[in-house]
Amino acid sequence: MEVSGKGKKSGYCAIVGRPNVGKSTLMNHLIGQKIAITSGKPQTTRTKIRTVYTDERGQIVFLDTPGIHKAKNRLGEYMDELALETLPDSDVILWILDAGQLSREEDGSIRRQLKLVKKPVILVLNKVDQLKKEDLPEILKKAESLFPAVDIIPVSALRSVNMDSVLEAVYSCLPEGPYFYDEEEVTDATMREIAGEIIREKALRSLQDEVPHGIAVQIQSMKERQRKKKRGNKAEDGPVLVLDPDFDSEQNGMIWDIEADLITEKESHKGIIIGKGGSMLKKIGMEARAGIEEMTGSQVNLKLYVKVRKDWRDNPAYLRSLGYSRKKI
Ligand SMILES: Nc1nc2c(ncn2[C@@H]2O[C@H](COP(=O)(O)OP(=O)(O)OP(=O)(O)O)[C@@H](O)[C@H]2O)c(=O)[nH]1
Ligand SMILES: [Mg+2]
Repeated sequence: MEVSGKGKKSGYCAIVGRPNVGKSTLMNHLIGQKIAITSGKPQTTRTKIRTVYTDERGQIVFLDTPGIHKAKNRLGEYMDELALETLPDSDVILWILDAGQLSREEDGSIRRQLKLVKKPVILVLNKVDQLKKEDLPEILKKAESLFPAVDIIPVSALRSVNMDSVLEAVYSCLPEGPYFYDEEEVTDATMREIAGEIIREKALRSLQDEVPHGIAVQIQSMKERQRKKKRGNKAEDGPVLVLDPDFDSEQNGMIWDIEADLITEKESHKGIIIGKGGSMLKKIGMEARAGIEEMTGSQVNLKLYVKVRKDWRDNPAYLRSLGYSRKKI
């Protein structure tokens, strides 16, 4: 691990903005790896997600945060608090805006918060792929009047357009200093946490209306074991045959057995999540399994159970047990 960081820059960079503007997509594309889940539904990110980017210039610790919104329940309040508390600890702040939806009124509360913390702010105007080219100068002018930022960068996070300009701008605001994390490190999130998030992402993307907002995932168990291989032919030098005909030699020969609860806040949502003949739960399970297999490089056995925790988003004990609280149980 680099400890001196001599001649290198390092620091913390918070990524904030309204829900659904593309914060998590941007962070994933900046670091070149999918860590944070994303979806077209607002309030996808519920916790602070820390990732680390290291190159020849230095090290940036990114903090992806929940979208700042008018909270309607305790979960929402917790999410807003988390997003705002990252600001004072950051060396530089990326304020992400949907370039096609700039609004002085809607963005007013974030603007006030950013003014209070007095940190350098870079405005990132995302989703420019959805704009007409000729509209960009007007939008840049509007953004300029929104906030005295050190830089304004139009990007398309989804298409990885202008990611280098964002990294360059972030580095220009960081001090020289020692690295905070090992150079190979990408995130401090555990596999268990990421697996739970992958399941939630697949549920969010498959379900409609108000059902996805009331979903939480709790991993009950996650254990790794060696996959059994059949011993070779009786002849000592025979090939080793694999017990399972579907064995994928690309995988690492390990199996993760995972049991997880999909938690919903209403009895009436349970049937929707399970679907006709179990079809919805099967779809979510298959997609989540593929996602977790990609992350772990191992085969995954995933068992999902649907449980009702009535109005959990307003229940402090449930929130604590799901990790949406500072107080550990
Ligand atoms: N067209 C387009 N869509 C984008 C772009 N960046 C993100 N999106 C889409 O916008 C939606 C929201 O993206 P997220 O990254 O989940 O947004 P977020 O700001 O993290 O949202 P919350 O976590 O809910 O606050 C997803 O459907 C993304 O695919 C972009 O550059 N162009
Ligand atoms: Mg997000």
